[in-house]
Amino acid sequence: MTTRRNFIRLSAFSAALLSVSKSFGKRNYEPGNAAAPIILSTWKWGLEANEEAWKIISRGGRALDAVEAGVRLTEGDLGNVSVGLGGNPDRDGHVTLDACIMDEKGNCGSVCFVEGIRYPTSLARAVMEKTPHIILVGEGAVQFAKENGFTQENNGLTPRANTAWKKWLKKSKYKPEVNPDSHDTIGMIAIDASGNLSGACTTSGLPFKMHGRVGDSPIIGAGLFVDNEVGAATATGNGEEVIRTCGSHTIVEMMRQGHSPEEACRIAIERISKSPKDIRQLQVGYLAVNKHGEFGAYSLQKGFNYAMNDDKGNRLLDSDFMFK
Ligand code: SD4
Repeated sequence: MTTRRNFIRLSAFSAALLSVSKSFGKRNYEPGNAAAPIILSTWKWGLEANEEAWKIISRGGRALDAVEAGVRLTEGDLGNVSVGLGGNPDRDGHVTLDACIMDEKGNCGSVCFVEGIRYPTSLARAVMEKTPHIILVGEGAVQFAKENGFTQENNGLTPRANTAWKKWLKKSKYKPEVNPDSHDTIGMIAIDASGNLSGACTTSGLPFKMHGRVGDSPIIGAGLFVDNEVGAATATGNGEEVIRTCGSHTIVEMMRQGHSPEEACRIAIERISKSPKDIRQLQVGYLAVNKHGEFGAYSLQKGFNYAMNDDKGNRLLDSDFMFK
């Protein structure tokens, strides 16, 4: 049991950590003050998604609405290889989508392994708002989608995805790659003008995965976690390693202990380095923001970047990384 003296000692320790913690994203941080609006999202596709989200947040809208609108832009873009209906298929030629969303009150919703739904994050939001559950998968999620005004599209693979699949079938060898071109999953986290946080994460998953495989992106605490008192984090890359270490939840807990967002992301990446699997050829990128608007990222490998939008504009930033 924590005695009062221990509690005071722990609080002093946390305060000391807080005062020495460094931040990558310095935005005139003043302790105790809620941050001005900010939107962060993974990879270069995040730039245009951020702009869409900024339209909402800059007019005083809710972070939840902003992240949904932002990632919908990416989901609707059939040129993206890792998000939405234009994404790479699984090894059987099916595009199966995973997405989740979480708001400032701890409400969350998720859909996994859904086919033919253009905006899976909106479906995840419907699960959050209209059901007593958090996760719906596969056929059940599609059934719920149809009952709630979503249409299932059956247009097959895009020509690009079809060519990529046919090429893959020649060897049929599943191998997660470091190559940034195969990682486009969008995780978006935001703070609105009221100081409230929300996040969303959406993907078609790793290319040529087994049929039925679900990654980290729709798993609350793995691909995304939001705690309005502390901050938010999201992940991209090899989902198995993120799930194994509860990546986004770990980052938020590290920030709660006083680590800066970048340090928290680095600690979560270091946990992955203890994986029982060979991770030298894998990529994982983490992105985090704390309640005060400090932000940061860290990845296993070189090449992870993220988009940051605040009142000074929208820009693409490079993450620091472990394997130098
Ligand atoms: C997954 N984390 O399904 C996703 C893949 C990803 O960019 O992030 N790709 O494991």
